[in-house]
Amino acid sequence: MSELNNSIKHVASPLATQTLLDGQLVHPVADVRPISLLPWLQVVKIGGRSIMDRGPEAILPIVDELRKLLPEHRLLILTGAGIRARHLYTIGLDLGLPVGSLSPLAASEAGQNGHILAALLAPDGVSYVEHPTIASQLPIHLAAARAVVGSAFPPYHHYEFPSSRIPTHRADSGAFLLADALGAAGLTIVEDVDGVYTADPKGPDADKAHLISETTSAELSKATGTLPFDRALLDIMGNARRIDRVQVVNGLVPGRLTAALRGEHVGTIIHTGARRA
Ligand code: GWN
Ligand code: ATP
Repeated sequence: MSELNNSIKHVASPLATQTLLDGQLVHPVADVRPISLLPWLQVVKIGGRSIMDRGPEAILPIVDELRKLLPEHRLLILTGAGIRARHLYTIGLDLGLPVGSLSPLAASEAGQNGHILAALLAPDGVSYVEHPTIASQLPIHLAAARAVVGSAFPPYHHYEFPSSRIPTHRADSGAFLLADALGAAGLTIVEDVDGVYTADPKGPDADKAHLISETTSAELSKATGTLPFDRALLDIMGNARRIDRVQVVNGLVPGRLTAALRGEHVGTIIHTGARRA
């Protein structure tokens, strides 16, 4: 009887007894390419500061473009946090709030931008979906509608890394992490510039800045200058599993997003560390 109990309790697993830090033991078990959960999904990150904060002048043409894309693509549209989050960082930092307190506050601004965008796309059947819905009920929502809108900010909350006073994983990182985890068909990052430049095209060295048409996350990591997205994204792209390229496009130029989703090269293409299937 006791022997029977023992055999029932014993669950054979190659990872049961070893440390998970031993690469030689873990590698054969863990080095399996993850399946694509939503291989037909296109993820589009809309800039908070670069698009949403500009109001109707920038938002309405993008809404129009997204609406026209619905018959062609199934979309997860994710919004960034923009200027309200930056104001919030200033106040929070003055008060000495830890980064893990600032992170959810900034995230809520990304959510607000998502609610605004979703309201404008509501007549086309598009709604804002909450983080828990994105995590576990996206397929059913995308079976009912061609697109949904969500917050691009990852819900790291108090788990944000304490190494920086400003959350290191913001909307661009969140959008990529999600696209990679879902095994989406692609990620397009919509900004107010034509792509990634050698220097900020609106900064003091604008006259020397030139557009980088195609690059890799490893190449961009070598430069220390500013970028139009979170620096943490470079590391994340370097370790990507499924999304092998990202395109950064100018959302202020009508047609660029549409062209990018059709596979055309209209901005900066950044190759990640992921292997193509
Ligand atoms: O509130 O706009 O989701 O989708 O990171 O957490 O700070 O929350 O702390 O489902 O869970 O403000 O309330 O807010 O933006 O994140 O949401 O309206 O627990 O739908 O309640 O992971 O939207 O919100 O800010 O995304 O990015 O209720 Mo908001 Mo955000 Mo709504 Mo969400 Mo956070 Mo939830 Mo959440 Mo919180
Ligand atoms: P969020 O969604 O987090 O609110 P965003 O993505 O809309 O933000 P920013 O974070 O402001 O917008 O990034 C876009 C800006 O980055 C551009 O307007 C540009 O001036 C600036 N920028 C800085 N460095 C570069 C660079 N190397 N190449 C291109 N743009 C750059």
